Amino acid sequence: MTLLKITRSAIGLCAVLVLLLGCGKEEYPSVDLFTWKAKVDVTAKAALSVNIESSGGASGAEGSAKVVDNDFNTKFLINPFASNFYMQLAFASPQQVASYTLTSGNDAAGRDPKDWKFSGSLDGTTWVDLDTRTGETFSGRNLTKTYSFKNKVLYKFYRISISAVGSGSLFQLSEWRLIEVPEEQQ
Ligand SMILES: [Ca+2]
Repeated sequence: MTLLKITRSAIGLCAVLVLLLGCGKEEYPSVDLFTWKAKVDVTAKAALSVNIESSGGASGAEGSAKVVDNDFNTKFLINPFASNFYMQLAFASPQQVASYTLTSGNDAAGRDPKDWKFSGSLDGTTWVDLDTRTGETFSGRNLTKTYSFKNKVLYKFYRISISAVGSGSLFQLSEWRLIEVPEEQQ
């Protein structure tokens, strides 16, 4: 058999294989087998601001930075609390959020948030209320409670406006986290 015949045979064999096996044709599954969608804590992507700061400043021992440091053993405390108090998280790019968590402080249940609303904004000026709670209580110290709602909109700003605490004139909170939730899990 000459080299030419061998080459022709090889080409012919490959042509048959292409027809039989779809050799060289790329095919993709019709379902997203490799897509993994889950709830994600996006707090670290945002910048915190508050309208009432701890007496020691944002980076102080009980400053506002402690409410988003992902450490349940540190807390943000203000004295005195006022009913117009809010905490805000601003994202560099619009971000979907459909759940948030609040973790109570290590002591003094009276300082826990009781009444609040959670809002989103595209521009930091016009706000849309996404979740409202009244009469909430935390049955333990350093206890995390999760609050969820439906939201498909990507807002740039999220704000929690806390209008009442359990009792007394102080407010404290160990942690406030924002969670991105895939639509099918809302
Ligand atoms: Ca903390």
